[in-house]
Amino acid sequence: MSEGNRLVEPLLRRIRYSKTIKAVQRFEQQPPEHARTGGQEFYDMRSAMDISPSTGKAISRRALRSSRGGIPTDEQARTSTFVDYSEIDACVQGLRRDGVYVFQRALPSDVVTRMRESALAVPATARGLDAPPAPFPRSDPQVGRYDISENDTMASPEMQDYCSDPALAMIAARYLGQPVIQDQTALWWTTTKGAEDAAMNAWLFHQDRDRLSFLKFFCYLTDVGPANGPHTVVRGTHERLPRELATDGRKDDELIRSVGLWDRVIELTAPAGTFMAVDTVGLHKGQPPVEADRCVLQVEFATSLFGAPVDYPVFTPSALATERYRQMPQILQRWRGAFTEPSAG
Ligand SMILES: O=C(O)CCC(=O)C(=O)O
Repeated sequence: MSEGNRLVEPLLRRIRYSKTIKAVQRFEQQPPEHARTGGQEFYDMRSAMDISPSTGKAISRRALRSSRGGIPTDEQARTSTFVDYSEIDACVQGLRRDGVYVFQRALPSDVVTRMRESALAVPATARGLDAPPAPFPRSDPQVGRYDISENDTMASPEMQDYCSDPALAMIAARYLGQPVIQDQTALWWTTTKGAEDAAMNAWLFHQDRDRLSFLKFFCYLTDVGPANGPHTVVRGTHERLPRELATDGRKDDELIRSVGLWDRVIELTAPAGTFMAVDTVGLHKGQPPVEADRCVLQVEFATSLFGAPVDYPVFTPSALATERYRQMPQILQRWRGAFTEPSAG
């Protein structure tokens, strides 16, 4: 960066900070079905988030006076199938301290097996390859990452149940300090191929900036040892980042070492069914698997749908997902298409 830019850039980020607050307020005033974030607004948001890792959360708190999201009641959170209610506080504290928390209890193995079978059966898109979606070619993968669309992810009733879990929503709302909306789910395989595509496959450290204030939950659907490309985080960077790292984009291990953060790097190895909460505004990455593949299911909760484009998945809802939608329509508002009868003709 030139000397001129070095002086001007912090000022521009402040301007983009103020512009983003106004853009979020405009977004929230539009009917949800018409609300869109434009390219310039998205750029302004991401640039303002260079100020510090907490900038997005600060904008969210300032801009959102009344929220379109929700907070599950205690009673709802206690019905969680996966999370022990008594662990919620520990999770929120762990997140505040480290930016990451691994839950004590894993998902039941029969549930994980059915989820994994679904992730093998539905179409997956080979990242970087111009090929139509097809079931993940497990015995002969061609690229390093295969992504499954939300509609196909939600083909699994177990994944619907996990992604609508009220305890996960409650943790997100408590941690972010605002009502939340389930804004994204993702399901993908990483393989031993494609080490040269590290940036494209999210195998270099980065911060997520698709929304202002959000929390992700990752669940391993395969056993993940050091050779299966574990999810990896730099503890504490959800709160503070050295100035050299406070820019959008990918960062290699050398850079993390050079700023003295290597002793904070945590490789999250764990058996299938383990799930964890991660504030991915902190530095994180996957690692390229070196021995065998890895499958991850992810659900995200955000305080607003401002930011990246929003998907509205359509699927056949499970009995539990139907009940959750009835109880938490604001949190699960993106699912409305799954509960609306298609119009005749
Ligand atoms: O695969 C992983 O563990 C991390 C993926 C990631 O950070 C991303 O998709 O942005």
